[in-house]
Amino acid sequence: MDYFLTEEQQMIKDLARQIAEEKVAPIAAECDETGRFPREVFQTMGKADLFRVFVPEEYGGLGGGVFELCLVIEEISRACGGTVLGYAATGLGVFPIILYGNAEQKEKYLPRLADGEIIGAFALTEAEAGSDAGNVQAKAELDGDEYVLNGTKQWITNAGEADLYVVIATTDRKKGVRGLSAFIVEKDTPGLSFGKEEDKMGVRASATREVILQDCRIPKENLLGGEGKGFRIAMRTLDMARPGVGAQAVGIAQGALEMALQYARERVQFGKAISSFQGVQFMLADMATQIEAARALVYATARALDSGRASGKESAMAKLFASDMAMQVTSDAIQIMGGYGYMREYPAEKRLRDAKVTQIYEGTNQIQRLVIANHLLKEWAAERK
Ligand code: COS
Repeated sequence: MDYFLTEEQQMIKDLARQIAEEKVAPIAAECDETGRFPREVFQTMGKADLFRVFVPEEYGGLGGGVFELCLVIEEISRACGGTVLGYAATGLGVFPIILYGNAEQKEKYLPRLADGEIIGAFALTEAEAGSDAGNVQAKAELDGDEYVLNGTKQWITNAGEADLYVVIATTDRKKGVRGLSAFIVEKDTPGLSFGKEEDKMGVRASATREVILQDCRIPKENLLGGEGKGFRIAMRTLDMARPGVGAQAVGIAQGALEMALQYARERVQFGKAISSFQGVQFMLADMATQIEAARALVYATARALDSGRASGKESAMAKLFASDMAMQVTSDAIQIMGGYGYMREYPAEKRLRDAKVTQIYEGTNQIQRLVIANHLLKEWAAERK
């Protein structure tokens, strides 16, 4: 399918593919096995200007947006659905600054993020604030010129590895979600520490730990967008980032399809390559069709977001459709590969394990359905006013 990429977008995609094939694919199994965070990949991506693609030009970026971010995420995920998270979660940590940072905050952080010199993270989730993101208990109290942060964030991607954390905490518990605020916390701040490395089913090349805040003092200038804006900042950030989860799912599924195609061409049963059997051909055809449909939705959503013509509805749809698709396609790839697909020796089962989390994080797919339904009902009512 021709998605009419500009010359620059095609270059970004080609460069990401090259890094995926040369640097990511060869270490994917090792990082999956050991849980190692492949920092060297992000240094390579930084040198190749891939962290610049979604940062505005005035802050050292290339001036692209969600679409360019998705192109890179898809290509890296095709090689490893775990490694990509060091990059994708940086996007999640950077969007609040791009969207809500003031000039000083942007000037201070965005050029370094664009250079790939530092990586970011987004700390919203807590033990009692998962789907119910408004139920954040971490608190921030103003004390003179500083905010003092206390609380524990759970399952934070890039925790311990990132240099910069956007943390959501309450500044006024009585106000509920309207009392939440967003803060930039730098890694070396006293009072900031990290929990143990989580042992995950998939995306094992990514770092997932608690972010622990104990009397963590940050300058009051690190408040993003004003007190009480935290929930809105978190929701808008997720609107921008969810197509990236869709792109990750598309990349993982594409990698699985390519494995299944190769296997089907090479595997001989009943005296013929199994690719000559219609039962296998139909599965391959459905897999390819589903991937293309998801890619088209992810790309269209990303482009619409970049031009300010999409709401959270489309982002939720892209994430929902692509992640459900990836679970089906990775499962079908294993089915085509039979016993070989099921064995840990081959990277087919890793893709299914990596795909599973795309249905869970940045809002479960049940939450995406709620978001979509809320938009539908509001649009219906607005049209009839
Ligand atoms: N953009 C801007 N504002 C938004 C918004 C969005 N996408 N979504 C909600 N808001 C605003 C609402 O307009 C409302 O504002 P007012 O108080 O001024 O009316 C406020 O935020 C509260 O919205 P709502 O009542 O819909 O909040 P709920 O507590 O019911 O939560 C869901 C809504 C479930 C959608 C939200 O909690 C959610 O997305 N949960 C999943 C979180 C998630 O993805 N977690 C994964 C971890 S992050 S990696």
